Amino acid sequence: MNLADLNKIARAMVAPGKGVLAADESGGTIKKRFDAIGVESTEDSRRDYREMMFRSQQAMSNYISGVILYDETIWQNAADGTPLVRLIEQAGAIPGIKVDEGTQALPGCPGELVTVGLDKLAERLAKYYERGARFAKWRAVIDINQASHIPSMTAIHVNAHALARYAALCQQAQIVPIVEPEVLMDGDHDIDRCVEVTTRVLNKTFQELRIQRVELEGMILKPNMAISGKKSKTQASVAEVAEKTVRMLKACVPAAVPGIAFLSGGQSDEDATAHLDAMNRIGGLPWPLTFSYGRALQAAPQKAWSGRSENVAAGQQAFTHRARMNSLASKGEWTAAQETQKAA
Ligand code: 5MM
Repeated sequence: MNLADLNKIARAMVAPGKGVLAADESGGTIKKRFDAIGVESTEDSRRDYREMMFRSQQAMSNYISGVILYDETIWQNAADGTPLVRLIEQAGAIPGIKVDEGTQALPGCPGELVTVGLDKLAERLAKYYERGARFAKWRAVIDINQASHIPSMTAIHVNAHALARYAALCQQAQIVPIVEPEVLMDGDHDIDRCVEVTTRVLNKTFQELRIQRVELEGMILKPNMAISGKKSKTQASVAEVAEKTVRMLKACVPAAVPGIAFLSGGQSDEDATAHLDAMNRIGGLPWPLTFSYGRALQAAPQKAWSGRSENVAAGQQAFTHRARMNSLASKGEWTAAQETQKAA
């Protein structure tokens, strides 16, 4: 492993004003997104949609540092025959790849999941590297359900162990691992319960990363923010989310980590931007804080595009706008008023 090179890629992924586009929806998830806009999910429609984003020159060159791809996408070519990975590289961004293979029920822990995909991962990583991937992503999913006493320590432990196994294999393959332990915001818990669970998850994850000799300088952390559950009666303010998230991360994430790129987790587009902005306004942090959003970057362009070739420009404009808003937020320079200004 060449740690200096891994660190260089990791720092480029969180370069000032830039963040990562999570376009790694699996077949089932992209179908759900397309169903919502009345588009049939086919190999071609998925390609057309993603090609539209990757050809958004403004967004890709100025605000997007890297793109997380799904296995199908990394092998796909644009309509003119150019590999989609080349489009990303030509725009100056870094191609990445989701390498987990989804979740399975965790035996002995009703209602809990473990992320799978370690089998033959070393071989798959070698092929992805050859194709151009320089970073990867693995997402662990931790639910909070107060009535069922979820999450269990077992779920936290096995998921952290798998994340660390994955990260070690990535570094060995000269690929930067994005380590994504996601605590879901689906429940009725308040923000303090989210902080409590996320703290346990992050502490366990870093413990496993150390045990498995993962070099922290050669990875990126992709966490959830400290946030109220969607069904909670009390919704924390933007200032509270920012303050509690920063405090939690400072307590759990070593300064050696080159950067933190948040998931959006089902927040509205503008909430995800406002929260990131408020955190960056606090300042004085040991790592850059940026975005690695899926839904909060793509909901608007998906709607604007709606599967019609005549809407490609509108889709690109919507994507560029969200990417620019989040770029501003990653520098603590976003204001709500900018939401209504045209993309520069
Ligand atoms: C883009 O969605 C990713 C893939 O999800 P599935 O494997 O469930 O299809 C997802 O991992 C995503 O990268 C992260 O959750 C961040 O996306 P959000 O929408 O939470 O910002």
